[in-house]
Amino acid sequence: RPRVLSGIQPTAGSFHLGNYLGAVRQWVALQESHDAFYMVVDLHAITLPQDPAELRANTRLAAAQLLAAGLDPERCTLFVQSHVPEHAQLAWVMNCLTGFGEASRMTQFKDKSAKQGADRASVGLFTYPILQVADILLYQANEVPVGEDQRQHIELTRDLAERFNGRFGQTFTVPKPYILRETAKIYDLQDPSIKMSKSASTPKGLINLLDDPKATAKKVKSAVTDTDTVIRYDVENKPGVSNLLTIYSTLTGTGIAELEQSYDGKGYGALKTDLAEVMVEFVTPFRERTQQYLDDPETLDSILAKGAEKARAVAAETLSQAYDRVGFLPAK
Ligand code: AQP
Repeated sequence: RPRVLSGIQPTAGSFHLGNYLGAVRQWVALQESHDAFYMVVDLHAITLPQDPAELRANTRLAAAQLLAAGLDPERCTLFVQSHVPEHAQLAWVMNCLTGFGEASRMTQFKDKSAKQGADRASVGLFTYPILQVADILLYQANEVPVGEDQRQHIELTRDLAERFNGRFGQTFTVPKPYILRETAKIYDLQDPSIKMSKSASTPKGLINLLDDPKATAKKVKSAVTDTDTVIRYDVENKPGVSNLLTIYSTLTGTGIAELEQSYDGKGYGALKTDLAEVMVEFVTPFRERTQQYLDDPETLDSILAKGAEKARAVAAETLSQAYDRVGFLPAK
């Protein structure tokens, strides 16, 4: 079976709809066909200032949400990044292989450091993509299911894998991004020109899956559309409506063309009311399942412990090969 690997940050508490539709939903599907490794990337989470107690709680919360979304520990390996020390170890090697200018071109770093201010942004934030390279290469992943915003980081991963292989001999699988066109980028409900994101979206534009379903319904009903009345998928001219159609279609499995047809002649109000209902039906059981996992932290921790053990077995083998190739003397 081909292998996939991906990760999600435990920073925000609740996952948002973009995280779910852009990434996590694909993770659930891929565990059926792939040897799947998924992790809560707590090392990445400290690239911005964090509260220790909150990080710990949010790490469990992220794992609980992944299970609630449908990850099955019998079908995939679910673990916490810091439980597998090989990530940080391989990241150092990758840091030494990356050009300073090359790392400076990462747009996510540029955006986030601009927000932080140059003196406040950490070196960790700068090397974030290189840690991500190590995450992926350690598992010899063939594919990496992510949203569009991660494409550049996967490109960097490919470049560094090829560079390492070229310089030291074939060691790493060169991975491909796995990005579904339809859900690659879910947009902010209030400003459909920007992606839905925990840092850039306003509360009204961001759907957090763990929020009160009533509040979520309200956000859907007040989503920004346009002054036209036709319900048609047209990203250029009707970005707000198109985003709602994407969300609706993905959550219900109804094709976009079919939705356009069934809403022919109906107004935006009807579409929003129905989508609000679809959303409530989705988030209500999701919240309940997440809570059930949180109520049983022992089971949750034991799932994560088993996951870390399985992950370490793979990661340790790759790391030891990479260490050998770069010329480190084996420890006796
Ligand atoms: N709007 C989105 N549409 C599609 N996919 C998205 N992803 C994030 N936003 C969208 C995908 O979610 C996965 C996890 O991303 P992350 O760990 O970077 O999560 P995050 O930091 O909470 O996501 P944000 O909101 O994007 O954070 P900020 O605001 O900090 O930039 C990834 O696969 C990502 O592509």
